[in-house]
Amino acid sequence: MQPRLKPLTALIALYATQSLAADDVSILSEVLVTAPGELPLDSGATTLNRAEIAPKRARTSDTASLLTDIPGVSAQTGGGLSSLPVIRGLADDRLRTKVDGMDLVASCPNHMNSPLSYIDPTAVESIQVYSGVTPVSLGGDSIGGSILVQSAAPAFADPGERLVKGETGIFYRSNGDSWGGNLSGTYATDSLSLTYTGSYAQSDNYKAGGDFKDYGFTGRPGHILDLDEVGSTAYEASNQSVKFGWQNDGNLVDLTYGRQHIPYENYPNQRMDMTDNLSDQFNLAYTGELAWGTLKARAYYEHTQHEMDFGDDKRYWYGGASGGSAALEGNPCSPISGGMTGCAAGMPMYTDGKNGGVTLSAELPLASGDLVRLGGEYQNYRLDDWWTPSGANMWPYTFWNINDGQRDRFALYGEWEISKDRWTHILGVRFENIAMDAGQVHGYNLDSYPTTGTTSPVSQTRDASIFNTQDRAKTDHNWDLSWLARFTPADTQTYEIGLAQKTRSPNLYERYTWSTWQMAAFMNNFVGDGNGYVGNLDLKPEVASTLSLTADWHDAGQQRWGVKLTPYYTYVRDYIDAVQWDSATNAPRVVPVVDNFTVLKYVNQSAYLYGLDLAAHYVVASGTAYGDFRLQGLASYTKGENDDTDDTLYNIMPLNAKLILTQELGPWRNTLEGEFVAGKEDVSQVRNEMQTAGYGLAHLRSRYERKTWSLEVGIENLFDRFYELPLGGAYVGQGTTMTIPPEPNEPQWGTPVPGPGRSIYASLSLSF
Ligand SMILES: [Cu+2]
Repeated sequence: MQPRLKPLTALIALYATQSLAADDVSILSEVLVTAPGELPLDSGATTLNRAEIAPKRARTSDTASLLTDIPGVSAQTGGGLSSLPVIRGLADDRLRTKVDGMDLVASCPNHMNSPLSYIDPTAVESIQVYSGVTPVSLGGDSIGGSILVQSAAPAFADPGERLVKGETGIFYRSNGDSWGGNLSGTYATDSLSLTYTGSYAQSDNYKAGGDFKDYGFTGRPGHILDLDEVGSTAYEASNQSVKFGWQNDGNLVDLTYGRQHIPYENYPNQRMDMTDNLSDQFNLAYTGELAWGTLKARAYYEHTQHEMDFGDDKRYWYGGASGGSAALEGNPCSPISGGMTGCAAGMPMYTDGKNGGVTLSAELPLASGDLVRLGGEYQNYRLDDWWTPSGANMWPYTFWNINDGQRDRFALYGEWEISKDRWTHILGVRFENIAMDAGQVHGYNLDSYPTTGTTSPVSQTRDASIFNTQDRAKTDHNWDLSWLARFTPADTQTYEIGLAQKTRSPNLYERYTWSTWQMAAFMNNFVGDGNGYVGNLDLKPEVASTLSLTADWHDAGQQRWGVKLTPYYTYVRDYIDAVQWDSATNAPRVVPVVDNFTVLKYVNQSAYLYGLDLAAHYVVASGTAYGDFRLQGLASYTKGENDDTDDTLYNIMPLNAKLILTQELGPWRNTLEGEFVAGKEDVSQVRNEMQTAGYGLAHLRSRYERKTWSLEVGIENLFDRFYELPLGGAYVGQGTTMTIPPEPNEPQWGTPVPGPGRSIYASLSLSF
């Protein structure tokens, strides 16, 4: 989607410690000239540069999965292109995710089009992850970490020269028969630059390392899946962008237009699939090095048109005329008609999101050597979510899930960076005004917006009436405070302390979805647990207080060895959790549903999370006949509890570790990776979260890198081990997924989504 620099950049960084040929050096200086202005405060972040990302592009088309080698970061399963990042137990909207400075929003009741799904891994130039306390200039409307993804800045030629360059790559992955490629090209003078970037990826369903179900039917006559085939994991996507850049005398302007099209992306843990997603993005940015400091300005607009229905592996025909919910296969029926005995053709769902924003920030160096950062941000977001009638209970009118949803953010922040002796402090305060509203709604049963009435199918009139007669305009005034201090008593050790208060307002789906009807609620779910969720107009913003400490010990050159230990604790007031909800009484369920799917309503409770991240590296041997050997280890432990109910929070990654042995020999880089995950025993009872067993995986990777080309080959899950994804949620990837059908029909509660079995992959990348 975005332009990129030569992979030679990657090569240079990869072998930075080795001597460089003279012509390499000139290209290195070109890269430095065109690099974007340094992001502030990146010392507190884990940064993945192009060299670190390049090898991973061979094995994934999901940008969020690039982050999972960072301690404390894991991925909640979504579609093949859009897992949701989880940092220290906080996921999705609880994190601030910016792609090229844009605050993208998932415009989907399942958060299928997550912010990171809008950029292909081949277009990513760098990713910065702030796992702990985030400076206020990089946070806002979030209570966890921040993820900043950048595509390549525009490249320019040396004075009087012309620059023509490009890159292309292809990949293949055996599990899922997945393939794709990317292409980019730049033409530039010393002041103008034009870059095209494109990528394409597609995959069939992947297979687990063994059978995980005893049925193959999908609800579609004649369409049977293998017992080890994970239904609804196929996808196809294309990303394209054109970036125009202009630079002159310390001023840089760039304008990018990007278009993403996903014809289909299926979800093994959602009852629906993405059947089309079209996103247009306009991003205009200015960076100026002025006499008094640095000024940055940005304006962006993003429009998402999102469609859902049942993908190939899920039943399409519903209603009595198709055989009813007991039938293992829904037979095509006609005419499309309402009622229990009627006939329904799928369940179309549409979402339209319009997201515009303006950001302005200034960095002012002070005479004392300190730095002051001031900024303002405005975001205007509009969302419509409607489901057109398809028959049976979904008849005869359009169901409005969210009608004219509005969420506008206005933020101001100030930050002061103080460096004195061996201490660096960053103090910040941020204010956000978040104004939200939504229009009146109705269910499938009416074509007007009810304000009275109780008798109607599946409570649609009652629920809509209650919603329509309440005040829906909400304004939150949110204050964030953060203090980060770094103490470097010697060149072999650094200590950091971070203390923060951070606030997140509910998203539109949490506040404004209204129907307690099981079927409708099933369609509103961000977490992949198979349950249904109902919004709550009374929700307050979540406020988190976090203390994070880091000790970093290493050799003086920071090359041979290092150990980094980060314990943390977060208390969240008004944490948005959920309680089981009884649609019949429109009240919390008196007798909880156990070991089955259920409907829940979002409520404010309180929660605390704590844990420990560990990262270590050690050069085992260098300069041997077999090259250099380096050992890297990561481990994370997280615990999350609801302080009101003593229940475990949902989707907390169990204790996990990675051990990575790398050999570097000339152009070769070979890696043996062990991944170890403990069993998930503590689970969320209110959501009937499933336990998963512990497992260990081995991955083998090899990279051969030359100046103008590179080859990456590897085997994921070398021993074809079967395992369940701890953050994979409930398997509802095939069958009569719109409801909980009577047995022996499927899907039933109790099957976690398994991880992929063995996959052999290869990618080839060329630059010119
Ligand atoms: Cu969706």
